[in-house]
Order: sequence, then structure tokens, then C-alpha cells
Amino acid sequence: MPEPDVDRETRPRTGAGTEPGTGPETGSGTEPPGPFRVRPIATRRGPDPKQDRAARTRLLVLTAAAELFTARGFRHTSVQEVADRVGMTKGAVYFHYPTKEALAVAVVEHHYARWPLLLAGVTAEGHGPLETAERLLAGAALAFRDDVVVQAGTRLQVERPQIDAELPTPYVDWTELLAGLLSRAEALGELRAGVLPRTAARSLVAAFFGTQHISDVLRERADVVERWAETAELLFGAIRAE
Ligand code: LUB
Repeated sequence: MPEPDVDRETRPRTGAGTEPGTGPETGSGTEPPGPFRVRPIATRRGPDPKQDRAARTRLLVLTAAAELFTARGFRHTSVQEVADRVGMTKGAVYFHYPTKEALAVAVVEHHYARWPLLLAGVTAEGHGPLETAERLLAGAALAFRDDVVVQAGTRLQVERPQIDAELPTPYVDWTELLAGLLSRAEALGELRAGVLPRTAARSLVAAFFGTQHISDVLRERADVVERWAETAELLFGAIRAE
């Protein structure tokens, strides 16, 4: 008999997933869909203090939910606990996120919205594609250690069978991003002969996921950066051309 969800008796669910305005504010909404297909959110036209305050409140609630989801998981986190953590009423939280599922979807979307920012930063450094892939994953390891929204999104993706909402498909965007970089590396002769870019990309994602998970279970990710660095040295050493 599955454990009761501490929050199942919440308000009757409105629309599946999340309400408009609860996902990450992402740029102009016209970005071409690429890896980490984060739902574009209606942009704000000009300074609107009321909307800015609402956006700040949403982020406050989302961060509190991320802290609780990371520590306790989806089932054992109640919307009342999220409200208490930010000093709001449950009703006020529901105004921004109509269900706990909507909160979970928003947290996972904010998790993925981190990566285009990381990608832009590393890309701006102007390294070759293989070096870019290596630095991207090293940057991700730092985020897994230090960013509670990244940590919460990861736990929620593992608990997705318990969450009655449509969550983004995990792992596929990182695989696509790395496969693209490794294909370019191959074209530039940066890859060892016989290394298949998409195969190597899948292996890197699997190794990264495993490394961060083990570090989480054993050390709450305190050593994830060091653990990934040693795994990355092995894997990139194996795929890099002599
Ligand atoms: C990454 C997680 C945790 C993959 O892409 C994803 O969905 C991921 C969350 O589900 O690790 C490794 C880069």
C-alpha cells in the first residue's frame, strides 16, 4: 500500500502541470527550442512593480519548496510547511502555485533553466568543443553541490513516478547538448578514432548522474566536485585524441 501523500487532500486540481507565470522567467520567449527546452514565459512589458513583487514572491516560495523537496522529497513535503517556511498562508502559496505538483514542476523547470545560463557562460570563454563539454560538466558539478534548486530538481526527477504531473524528460537534453559538442569535436579531430559522439555523450551523462547520486547518498554531495573531476579525467582521457 503506497504511503499516503501528506498533501493529497489539497485543493481540487486546476489545470495539469503549472499555471502560466510559474515557470522560470526565460528571456524573450522567442528563443529557438534547444537543449533544456524551458517553457517560455510571457514577458513583462516594462517595469511593473506589482508583477516584479509577484515574481519575487514566486521565487521565494519556489526556493523554500526546493529546500524541503531536497531534504524530504515530494511526498513528505506539505504546502503548509512551504508556507510556514516563507511566512505566508497556505492560500497565498496556492495563489502562485495551485497545487504541490505545480510547485514540483516549477522547481524542475528552474533546475533545467540553470543550464542554458551555464552554457552561455562557458561558450563565451571560447574553448574548443571538447574543452567546452568538459568545463560544462565541471560547472554542473559545482551547481549540484551548491544550488538547492538543482538538487531539488534532481530528487523530483527520481521521484517522478510519485508526482502526478508532466515533468520534463530527464537526461535527454544533456545528452543532446554533449552529443552536439562531441560531434563538433570529432569534426575537428579532437576525438580519439572510433569514439562515437552520441555514445560518448550517453556515457558522460550516465557517469555524471551516477557520480552525483553516490556523492549525494554518501556525502550529501559535499565531495561531488572532486568525485566528478576524477571521473571526468578518466572519461575525457579515454575519448580525447592523442
Ligand atoms: C542530470 C538530472 C541529474 C544528468 O539531465 C538530467 O535530467 C539530470 C536530473 O534528472 O543529472 C547528468 C548531466
